[in-house]
Amino acid sequence: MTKIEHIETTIVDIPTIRGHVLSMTTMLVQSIVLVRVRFSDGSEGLGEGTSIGGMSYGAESPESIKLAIDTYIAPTLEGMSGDDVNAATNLMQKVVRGNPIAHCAVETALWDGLGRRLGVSVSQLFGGKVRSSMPVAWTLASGNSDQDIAEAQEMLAQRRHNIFKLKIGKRTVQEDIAHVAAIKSALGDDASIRVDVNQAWTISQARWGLSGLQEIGVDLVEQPIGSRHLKALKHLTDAYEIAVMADEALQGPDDALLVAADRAADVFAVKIAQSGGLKRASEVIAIAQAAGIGLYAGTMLEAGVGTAAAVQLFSTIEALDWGTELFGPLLLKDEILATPIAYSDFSLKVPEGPGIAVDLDPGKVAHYKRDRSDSQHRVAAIT
Ligand code: MUC
Ligand code: MG
Repeated sequence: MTKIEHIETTIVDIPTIRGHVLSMTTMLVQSIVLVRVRFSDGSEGLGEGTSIGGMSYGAESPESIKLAIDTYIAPTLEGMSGDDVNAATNLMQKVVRGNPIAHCAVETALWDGLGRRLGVSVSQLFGGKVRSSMPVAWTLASGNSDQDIAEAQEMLAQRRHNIFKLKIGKRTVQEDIAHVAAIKSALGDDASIRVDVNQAWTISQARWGLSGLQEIGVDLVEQPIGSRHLKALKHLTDAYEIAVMADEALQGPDDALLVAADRAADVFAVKIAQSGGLKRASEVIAIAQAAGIGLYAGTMLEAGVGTAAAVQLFSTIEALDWGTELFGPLLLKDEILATPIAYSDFSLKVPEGPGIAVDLDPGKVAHYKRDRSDSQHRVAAIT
């Protein structure tokens, strides 16, 4: 039996290429938790647990992800079979409730290790890929309309992205609509424009917001109101033609079932981290498909390892109607993969190879690793 011998976590802080302005925070750095699982036969598996803006996006932070793994998950799983991923993840659910990002990071490393040992990709472990590339959106979130337009035009010229997600919800609804309208009219029909409000609007603001966005010709609005307000989300989905996408409302299959049963959204942003791992994400996808809800591969702005893991899963999904936003590595000033994921022709190429099919650059990881003596690491919130 190949045993799980050791689970190690490392926090890595990588600056972003520009301030990423969201309704709840401005990101200047992305902090990721890398997981390396060592198995008794000498093989290894990689995983990543990443959230956004410390604790401002959700309940987990890099520090809490590391703590959940180091203190509770690692001691429980070490000594178990590395080949029985389901047994390990079921036990993980029992010893650590919630904390889906920590679960995802460890589960990814187990799938990666299993794939590497068997000489097959994680997509093969999930039944095999049906695509070798997928469309990839870019998020415009500089906080300035002119800069966003210049950025989008550059991306179009490079043929890197033609789907743009605008982060709104920080300013007034009227200011946001004017900002979106300026970008939409500058880009015309060359691009799909979508917005993400990250829960910032009240239901009455959302009514004004959705009617304004619809008039401009925006294709989709993501999580306009609080994640728990499913009745109100359903009202918005039913009342407007613009597609409504659930994101923060989906913390795994149980939530997916609630949203789907009421058809409270038109589209699911499926995130492996928020779902609690690749297996749970595949269950969220199955629920969406059974309910006739559209699919979009979401991101927690993971770096290369987390992005590669999501790419493996989504490469197995036929009906990816709304594409993906698996661009996380491109938002970072530096690449920590030995061979970066390739982006061209408005899409990303699915890396080929065993496991998640990517490897880390150890020098880069050492460079960005959070200093152990810096236990007072503080994240200044810019709101
Ligand atoms: C989110 O809420 O979807 C995804 C892209 C991006 O820029 O932020 C994330 C989070
Ligand atoms: Mg979102």
